[in-house]
Amino acid sequence: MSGQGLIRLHHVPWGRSFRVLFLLCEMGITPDEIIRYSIGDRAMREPGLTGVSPAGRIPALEIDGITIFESSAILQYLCESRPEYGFGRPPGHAERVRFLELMSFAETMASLIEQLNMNHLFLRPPAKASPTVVKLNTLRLKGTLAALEGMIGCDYLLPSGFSAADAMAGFNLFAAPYYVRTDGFPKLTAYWERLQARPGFQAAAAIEGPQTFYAQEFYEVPQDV
Ligand SMILES: N[C@@H](CCC(=O)N[C@@H](CS)C(=O)NCC(=O)O)C(=O)O
Repeated sequence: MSGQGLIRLHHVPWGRSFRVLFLLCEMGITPDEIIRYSIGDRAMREPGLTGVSPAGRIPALEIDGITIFESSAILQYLCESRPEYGFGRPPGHAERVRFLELMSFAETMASLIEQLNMNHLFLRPPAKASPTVVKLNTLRLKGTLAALEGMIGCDYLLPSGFSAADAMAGFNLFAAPYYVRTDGFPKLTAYWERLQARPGFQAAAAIEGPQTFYAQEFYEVPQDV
């Protein structure tokens, strides 16, 4: 396998970069260095990050003498450069198309979570969250969870077993229950428990420590819409 040189992850704890940490841990790889940021940090707009991720977003990964940004691209690179773990589904594989769909669909979900984070957590007076937008995005997020629920036929998202698509989903399933009650999604709930029980998830979660991003257990949709 490849994997020469220093591995440095640009990271926000329990942000999308958790996906990278999770897959690396599944491969038994611990980054040599994790540079931690907080959302809103000036450091996210400075060259230490923008030099490796031009829009100043995490994750970015320095590995094998190259740098990569975008979580899905990073995960696909890790799968391709380290095929011995079997976490990708290469061209010609029977699950290839569903794998590609799931890798992108995770970002459809995450963009809704990001909008809800913005409205519930980050807007400060005089800026005001829009109850209508919160309601719509919550419903849309619920719709994506229902879609995922319908796709789970086996232990993981793909019938042949754990893949990078599950690492993509891991961040979403950590964050989505702060906005959508998941008791109506029994398969998803059991799947999330299976993901959390994996040694790679537990190793990544131990590196993360307790989440401090969400101050409440659940964020209700405002009732005045
Ligand atoms: N599609 C990108 C999204 C990256 C992204 O937006 N990350 C968020 C954290 S989860 C971020 O860096 N936000 C900082 C900002 O918006 O300033 C990916 O999957 O890597």
